[in-house]
Amino acid sequence: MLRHALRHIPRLTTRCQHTLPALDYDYKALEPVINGEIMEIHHSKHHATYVTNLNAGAEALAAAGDDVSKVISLQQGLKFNGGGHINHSIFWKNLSPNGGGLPTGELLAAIEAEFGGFDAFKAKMSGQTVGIQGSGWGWLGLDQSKRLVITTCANQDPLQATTGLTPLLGIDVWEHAYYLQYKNVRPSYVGAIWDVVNWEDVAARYAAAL
Ligand code: MN3
Repeated sequence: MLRHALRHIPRLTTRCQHTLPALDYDYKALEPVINGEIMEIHHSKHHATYVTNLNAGAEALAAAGDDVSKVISLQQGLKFNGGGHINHSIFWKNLSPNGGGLPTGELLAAIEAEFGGFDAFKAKMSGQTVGIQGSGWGWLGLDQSKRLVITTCANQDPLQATTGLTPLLGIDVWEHAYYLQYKNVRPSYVGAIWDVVNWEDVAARYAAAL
């Protein structure tokens, strides 16, 4: 009897419920650095699509069971859409209408020690980020020995999963992040974005990763 009943309990599957996080500010709040139209499309269309496709991919993975070929076929999509979700969830928090200026405290001290000054850090990260071939992200991350590292990732490759670095500050240089406003002039977008960097958020990520 018991065995019969158990057979009719639906198999528990992992319900994947990744959701689009709300922004802490209005779409127009980062103007004039990033205009409201870009922010609205970037968040409500691009990021939302990564979330939708991540959920579909994760459900397909849960359903794939021991079909290794199927599992493997899902990996690229999971990396891309999962990476897009992870990266943008960090990016929105990394920005603030009250951002800009300089970090303070331990983070500023670490930046100065590692890069020889805040301006030198900014120039180095801007340069590497502007220089990304095609679509990708510039990152300030923390390595295993707790040193700050500037690097870049292609496409939506998520920093932690693909490099082991803990992400602190990311700059999205996909054309969808700036083209409506800055057209082809990526250096102007990267140069301007420092005025809305939320150093409190970056410092909190740094403190949590130490
Ligand atoms: Mn983007």
